[in-house]
Amino acid sequence: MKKSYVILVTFLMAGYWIALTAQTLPRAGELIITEIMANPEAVSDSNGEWVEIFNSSDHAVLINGLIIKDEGSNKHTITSSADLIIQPGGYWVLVKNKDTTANGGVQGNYQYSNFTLANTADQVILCLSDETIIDAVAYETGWPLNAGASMELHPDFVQATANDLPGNWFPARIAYGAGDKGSPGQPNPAVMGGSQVITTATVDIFPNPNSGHFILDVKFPRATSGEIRFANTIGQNFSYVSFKNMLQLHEVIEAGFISPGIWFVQVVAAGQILTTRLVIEK
Ligand SMILES: [Ca+2]
Ligand SMILES: [Ca+2]
Ligand SMILES: [Ca+2]
Repeated sequence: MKKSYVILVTFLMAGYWIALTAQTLPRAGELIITEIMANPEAVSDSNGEWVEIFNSSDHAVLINGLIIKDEGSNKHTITSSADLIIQPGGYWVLVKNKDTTANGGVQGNYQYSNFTLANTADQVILCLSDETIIDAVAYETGWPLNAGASMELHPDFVQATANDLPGNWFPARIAYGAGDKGSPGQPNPAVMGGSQVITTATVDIFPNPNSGHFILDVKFPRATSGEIRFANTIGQNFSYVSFKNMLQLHEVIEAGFISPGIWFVQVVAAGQILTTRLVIEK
């Protein structure tokens, strides 16, 4: 009798523990705002706006009671009779309208009300009922706000403070549903900022032509990861150096290892290649 009582209590406590751990509200920085569709074009704003959030923690979080609001009068408390749980590494799309035939084809996880996204400047604030901010993004002029394209946070910067910076966001380039661009509910593609990152990088080689001793300077508009490669017209190529989250590279190169001739210095980053011609004289 006593033994079965102990087993029963153990079962009850285990059930209570599981219920508790499954119903953990997010802490600051555990949910990250990763994508914002403020200005849909294929459908109206009142149907097609949405916000993507990501659970960056290693545990499931419960979002019932979480508030989505701006610094003005927009405010919505996430409410459901069911437990709304975002799994670790999971994305949720909070939508203005959950009807995929009206919202441009977005699979929304939750439909909010009393919250709109202005097309030029606004805030997305996720907080608990006690005002603890989980994550917030305030966008304005200078952010990549394009009609018909969401703003996607670069996957290298999925972090609650990194997403405060406009340089870490890019206009989406891949269409979904009715034709607007974005990746609702999916990881943001790493190549999305490629053309911006790479075409606005500057590459200087001096002197050029040279006799094998030269300086290579590369400046990126924002922290960039990638590699420097050398290639020539007869198909020889090799990786010279790889780099991570760099704004600037300054390489003093003694190119005794490169045969004289025409070479191409390739800056490979964000899925694209920026090529600069290099001439090594005999
Ligand atoms: Ca809007
Ligand atoms: Ca933030
Ligand atoms: Ca996405």
